Amino acid sequence: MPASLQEARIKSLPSSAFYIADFITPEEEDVLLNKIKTAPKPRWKILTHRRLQTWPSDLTKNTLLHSPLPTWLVEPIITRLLAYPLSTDNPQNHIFTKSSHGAPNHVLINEYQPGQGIMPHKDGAAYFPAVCTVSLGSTLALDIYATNEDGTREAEPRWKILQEPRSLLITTDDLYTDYMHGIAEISEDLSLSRDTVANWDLLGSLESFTGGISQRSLRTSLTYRDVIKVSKLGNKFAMFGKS
Ligand SMILES: O=C(O)CCC(=O)C(=O)O
Repeated sequence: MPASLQEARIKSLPSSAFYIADFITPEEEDVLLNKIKTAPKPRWKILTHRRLQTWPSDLTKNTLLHSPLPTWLVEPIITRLLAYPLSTDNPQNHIFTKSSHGAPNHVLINEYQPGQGIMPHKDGAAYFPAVCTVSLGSTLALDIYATNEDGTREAEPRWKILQEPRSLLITTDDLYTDYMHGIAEISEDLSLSRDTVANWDLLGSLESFTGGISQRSLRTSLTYRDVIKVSKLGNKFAMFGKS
């Protein structure tokens, strides 16, 4: 494990992205996959191109109704995340030090079959601008797109970040605010090399990708963020626009 996030920085990307292979163990991955699989069925939202669980709940008008995350989403991921110093100069500062709640309070769980993906998008202003994604089950590539002056995106991605099972990817700063990310709807990621994959030197299983191809299987991601506006139960009516 790196001594600080600086050792995990993806240097070829605009500031800032960090990649840590083997952030969780295979045993921890199994426990998480089992919790996700055994969650009550109504937890799943079925979308055309993936399915999704939202913990603790969906946002309403960019606001989260206060509720703690279940322990299995806190341990080990959040605890480990907050233990990583941003740099060794200030060992007490972690990636959520400057966020409203000092820790993520919201998790999206996305599940992608081979051939499924997510349209390029930005994550928007509801969240503190840091996203921590833990991948389970399969490798796939996240595409990063630059935007034009008018806010539209460039046709082709500028960079690819390969996300291996059990890895952690953090995107923050300009990469969060100024660039879009998406996952192509393909069954295999092609043309993988040091020239095309931004985090090539940080990969845990580099030998698996030297042929340039990675077949996808079922991939689940846990996306941790801090929602800025949180409403306590007493303010529930205000949140829904009533007095
Ligand atoms: O599954 C992923 O890695 C990406 C998810 C994503 O882009 C999002 O939740 O906004």
